[in-house]
Amino acid sequence: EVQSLAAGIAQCAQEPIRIPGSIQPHGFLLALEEPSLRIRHASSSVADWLGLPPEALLGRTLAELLAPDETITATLSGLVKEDASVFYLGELALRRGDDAMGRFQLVAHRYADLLIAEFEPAQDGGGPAFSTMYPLVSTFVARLQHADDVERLCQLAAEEVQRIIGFGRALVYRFDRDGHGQVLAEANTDGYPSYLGQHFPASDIPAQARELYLLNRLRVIHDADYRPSPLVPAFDPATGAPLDLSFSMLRSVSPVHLQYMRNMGTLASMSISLVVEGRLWGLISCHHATPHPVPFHVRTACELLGRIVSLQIEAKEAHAEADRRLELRRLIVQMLSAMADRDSVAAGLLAVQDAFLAFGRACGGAVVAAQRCDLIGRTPDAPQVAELADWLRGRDAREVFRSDNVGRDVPELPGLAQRIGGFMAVPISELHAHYLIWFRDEHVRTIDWAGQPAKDADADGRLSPRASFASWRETVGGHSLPWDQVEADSALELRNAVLGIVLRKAEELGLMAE
Ligand code: BLA
Repeated sequence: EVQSLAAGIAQCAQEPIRIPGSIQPHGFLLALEEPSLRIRHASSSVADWLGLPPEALLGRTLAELLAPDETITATLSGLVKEDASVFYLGELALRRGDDAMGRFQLVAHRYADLLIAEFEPAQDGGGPAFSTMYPLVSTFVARLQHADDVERLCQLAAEEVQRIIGFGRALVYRFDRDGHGQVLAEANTDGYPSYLGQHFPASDIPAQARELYLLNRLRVIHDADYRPSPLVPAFDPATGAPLDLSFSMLRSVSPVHLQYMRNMGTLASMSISLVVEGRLWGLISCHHATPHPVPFHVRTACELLGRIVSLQIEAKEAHAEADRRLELRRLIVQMLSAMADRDSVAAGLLAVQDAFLAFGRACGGAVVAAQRCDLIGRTPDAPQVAELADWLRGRDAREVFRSDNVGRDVPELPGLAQRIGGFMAVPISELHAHYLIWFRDEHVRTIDWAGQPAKDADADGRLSPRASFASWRETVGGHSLPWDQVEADSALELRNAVLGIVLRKAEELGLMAE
């Protein structure tokens, strides 16, 4: 079963979402050659909006088609000279001959040697007016500065985005180290069930989608019940390549994901990437029960908002990390001065046990030297610690060893897992098996999943999206709280300082004389 699940997940990650061969039909798309502005691909939906079959457009220029409207071709020709990659060209009234074709918003971007022009019907009264966007965003930025922590920041973001786009629900979703997501903040209107605090498994958003969402930071699905509008031709006759829609607004999305949305009871969605230090940190995800357009200026405001929130999260996290480093350095100084005043490393650390434990946020610790093993706080018993030191001897003597699951990482010593959840050890001698070790208790976590995380794979190993979002509680044991990089770095710092002290004491004793 595990194997077919893995196969199913691999298959999800294979779906070519950048080249789906079709678009969402609430607008139309033309892929143009430069500089001629000849049409290379057109979406079938031009028939709905311009009353022409897509084949009739191919090889012709926009000017021929849409004459006598000069503005659009003038604007697009202007673009050919620029080297920007995305252009908003505003609202245009399209005409064909004497016939008015309606007003459209035109967005164009350049990708893989083509100018991809996307037309969406202009909406009246869809969301707040353009003129209110700037004050909305600037008020939001001012409020953000007062947020004390990341949770508060995310709450403000959820509320603001919900207010701007008028969807039923906006939530902020954060990925953990394993790619699973948790809902950190939420703004709901009546009738939308809450997902606050719930976890969603990593496989709900496959790897290639996450990769794309790093590049292209905003997506709208207008109506999950849509019928995809195929591109004509599907493959470029010259190169045989499919048209790459990575940056297209109208890109047709994965049918598996559309089914997921219907299962969730949402027909419209918009999601904004939160990118922190170049990683996809999370998403602001908005849902509405019925189809719901999002006008271009609202999308742009939300994208900007997403970038601002991302930067603020980055700043808050960097700040918290710097605070923690400083705190650990203070504890190192305290331990070192205790050691310097005493005969041995162990005697020094035993004199400042609280500092030693606080350094590792630990329930217990051990100072392992040749002849003795001193224990502090709650630890495995002395023979177990000695066995652990033996086990550590087989590893690289210059590295910090961290485990947040001893049952998994040290299967040779099964007794350990009955006493502790995890440990961090740092060698303090180049020659001998001397270690400082911190222990952490097992930390049993309860995880509220939205629906069962293990998915059913059908006979072909194909995964289907979850059908149930009913909350389900899982209890995960065997782990301690994880050891982070700041802790590992600081442990190395402590070790280097301890080596220095040991050396100096040896000199003082005259052991280094000859
Ligand atoms: C995409 N899945 C997504 C997206 C989200 C989720 C947010 C991005 C789509 C977008 O930006 O609009 C999942 N949506 C969620 C989650 C919440 C939510 C977790 O609202 C929580 C509240 N999905 C599956 C399975 C497969 C799968 C089994 O569950 C594969 C077989 C695929 N999901 C899948 C694919 C995409 C996706 C392929 C990419 C859609 C695209 O951009 O084309």
